Amino acid sequence: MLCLDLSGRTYVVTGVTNERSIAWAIAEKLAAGGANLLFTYRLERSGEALRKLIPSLPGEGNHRLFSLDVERDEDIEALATFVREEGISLAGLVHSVAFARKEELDGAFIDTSREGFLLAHNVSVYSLVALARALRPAFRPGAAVVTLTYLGSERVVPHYNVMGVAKAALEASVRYLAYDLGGDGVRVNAVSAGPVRTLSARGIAGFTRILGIVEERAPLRRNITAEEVANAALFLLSDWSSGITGEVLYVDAGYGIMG
Ligand code: N5H
Repeated sequence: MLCLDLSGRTYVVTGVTNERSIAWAIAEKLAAGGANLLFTYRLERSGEALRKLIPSLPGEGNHRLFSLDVERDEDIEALATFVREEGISLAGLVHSVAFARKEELDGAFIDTSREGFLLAHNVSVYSLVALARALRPAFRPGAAVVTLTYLGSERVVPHYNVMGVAKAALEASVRYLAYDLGGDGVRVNAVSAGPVRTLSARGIAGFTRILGIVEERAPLRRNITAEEVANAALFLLSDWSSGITGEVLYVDAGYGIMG
């Protein structure tokens, strides 16, 4: 029987804010495969949520928490030091963080401020580069990095605005990082997820409308679930995808192929 055994492997998982987070769905799958998880969180509220959620995972005692703000180099360095001092060899990284100010998403792209542009790119894109570099010495050969992206990187999706530009930079970063880390035997890929109702999507103008459009137009005539995104992420984080790097894998019910 085919199986996916991740026992003894450790993955860093960023971006869990609550049980609806895509990163949490990925964490559940990794833990089900037997992996040990090192969760990073920024807001104390997310740390609290994680403390409540972790006991529901298999291998409860093997998972740890680390407070990390991706905007702070010292936090990223502290994570790398912690991993080194604990002698952890990493099987991978789940990068699931992004941020754009409400003003940038509510208005028109042309009105993006310099500050808002830089903030979105700093949190949503540079964080991947900085984490990959800091954790590089800890990655074992065969390790895998997965980030989350969205179709707004290549098409104009009203209101996605500066996030679309940041996701385009994120996808390009995936390719350049795949090249840089390929020599270490480390792979870097992205999952392009269809819309999923998470905390990050809450209160966003037009989100519910977009869910309806996907349901109507996508080949599968429905939206996707966080679990489906997690299944694809698990594939990319495991040896099942050992020949794949620098790719964007779409988990969007086929929406992206439609004209
Ligand atoms: C076309 C759309 C809908 C319009 C645009 C949505 C953009 C969403 C992404 C960013 C990351 C959301 C964001 O930064 C919201 C913040 O301004 C306010 N929210 C927060 O601070 C909450 C509390 C925390 C948890 O959020 C973050 N990010 O820290 C895109 C949708 C169809 C698909 C989608 C929602 C894509 C995506 O990139 O998430």
